[in-house]
Amino acid sequence: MQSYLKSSRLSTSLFLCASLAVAFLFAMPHAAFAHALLQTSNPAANATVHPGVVPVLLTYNSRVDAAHSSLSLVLAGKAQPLAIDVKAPANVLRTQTPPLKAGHYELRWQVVASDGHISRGQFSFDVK
Ligand SMILES: [Cu+2]
Repeated sequence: MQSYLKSSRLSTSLFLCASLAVAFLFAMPHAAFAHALLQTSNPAANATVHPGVVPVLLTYNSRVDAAHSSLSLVLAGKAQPLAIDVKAPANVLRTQTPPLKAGHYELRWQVVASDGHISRGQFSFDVK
């Protein structure tokens, strides 16, 4: 009886383990194809641009919900939100910065993909 209970518990946990492994396998392609991943950006990561208004264009591998996404510009630890142009193509976040002076800036983005999942990232660029 005792050993029967033990082995039944063991097979339950083996079953759970196998289910998790299967769920993980299915999650992999989802993560690769459904979450919005940044493909290219202007300015490019680690680029140097001239002072002034900087056009910002972030291109993703899938549609993003611009109305529920956010962009902010960080200078010396101080973040400033940037208004996103909701009329940009479906896989693009588009905005422009206010006039920028020389400095080291960071652009932080958070996007909602068409499946409702959120992804976020950041990159830096220099103005000089
Ligand atoms: Cu997703």
